[in-house]
Amino acid sequence: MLVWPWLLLLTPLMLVPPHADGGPASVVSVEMVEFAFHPAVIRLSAGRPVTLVLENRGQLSHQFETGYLRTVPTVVVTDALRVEASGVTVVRLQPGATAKVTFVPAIRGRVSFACTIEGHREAGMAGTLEIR
Ligand SMILES: [Cu+2]
Repeated sequence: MLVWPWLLLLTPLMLVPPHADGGPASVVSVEMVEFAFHPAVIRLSAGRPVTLVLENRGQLSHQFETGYLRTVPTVVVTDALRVEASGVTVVRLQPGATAKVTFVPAIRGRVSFACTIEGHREAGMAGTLEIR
């Protein structure tokens, strides 16, 4: 699958994985189709490690983008790659691909996420992270 070599260039590598602090990560499966995320509302607990398992079950490429991860150390694992970095805001998946995105939510609130491939958000492919 397509991975993002520029992630490696733009983001400093972190030596400590995010799950080192708070025990094993809880797992939330997120399905991507044309043109929606299921679930569209993802509820997370601040301070509790979480792994979002993103699966593209559609016929088109899709991506998960949120500014929430901009400052959060994040581990992204795909079939081809493992990246530990801060500043990962976009994970793009080819049809059939899966990626695991692990981080510790730090800031409470409601933050949007979306597939930012042209036209997809407008077609309804968006959702909300609720961090309590
Ligand atoms: Cu999409």
